[in-house]
Amino acid sequence: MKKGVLSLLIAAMSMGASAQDASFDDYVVKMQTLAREKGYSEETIANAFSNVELYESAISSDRNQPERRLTLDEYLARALPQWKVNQARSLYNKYYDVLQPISEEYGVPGEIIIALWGVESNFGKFTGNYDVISALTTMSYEGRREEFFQNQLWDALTILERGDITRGEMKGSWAGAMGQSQFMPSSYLAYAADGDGDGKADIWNNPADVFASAAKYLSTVGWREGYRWGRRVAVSQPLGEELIGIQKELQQPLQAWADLGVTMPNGTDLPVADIPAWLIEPEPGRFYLIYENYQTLLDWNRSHHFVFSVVGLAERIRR
Ligand SMILES: [Ca+2]
Repeated sequence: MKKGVLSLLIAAMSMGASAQDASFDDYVVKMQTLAREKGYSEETIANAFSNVELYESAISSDRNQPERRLTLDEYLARALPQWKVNQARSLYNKYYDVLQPISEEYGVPGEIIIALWGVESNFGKFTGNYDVISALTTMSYEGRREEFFQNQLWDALTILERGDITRGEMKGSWAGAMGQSQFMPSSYLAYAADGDGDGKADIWNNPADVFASAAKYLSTVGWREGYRWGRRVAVSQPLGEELIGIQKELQQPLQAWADLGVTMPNGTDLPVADIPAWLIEPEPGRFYLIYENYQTLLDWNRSHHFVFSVVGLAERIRR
């Protein structure tokens, strides 16, 4: 009896899977038609859409992103173990001569570049082994952010059509983030840069290109040379919730925050500086004043946990 129920269940499950596969196959055909309408060459379309796989694991990863369930301290303890800090310091020294000219050209500190590299791909070791076309087609088919992922798919086709990398080498994360800087295809097209002067921007294999691409991204979206990212602060009197957040209109000069009772964590006065800042409260009762550079990192990845990992690692390289 039990066995009968089980085999019925298995039959039902496999029917479900094949029905889904059939609908995915239809979706791939639809993408090919759209790609043709967008003017991609038949060669690119045939190359891109042969053997496209549905990645069930990508869909479940997307629905179970762990960040929401961890406090900031728990997250940072996991994201920045001591071995990673040690490695960041040692790689910063190893690549110092490569980093220096890139850092000067773009006005972004080498520590931030190395920290991004460490957080994004564990210094180039975990870049993802998914076929990017399959990953993007899967995420687009899944449907919650279809427009976003479909646009990334077209950008991926553009990269293939330009011949920057082959389909077989175009590997990335389950969400389609590529190479050691984990650039989505749109970021690759906008910011990939040649760091070693060989004429190619190889974010998959070449650390100098990874560094230059990361630096170009930050400098383009507004990194301000010579400024901090922000600082932890204390709030000495209750502040309205409407003052807290990262929206443009909530930016105020440091002095205005001081006048509202925002202090250093130990209660002393904020430094006197002519710098606009936002107040954020990533966890109840935990406040930070953040500057433009924090916003550029948030542009890279819209997660406060991500930004705190990057600046936390960068600060520990410097020490
Ligand atoms: Ca290069």
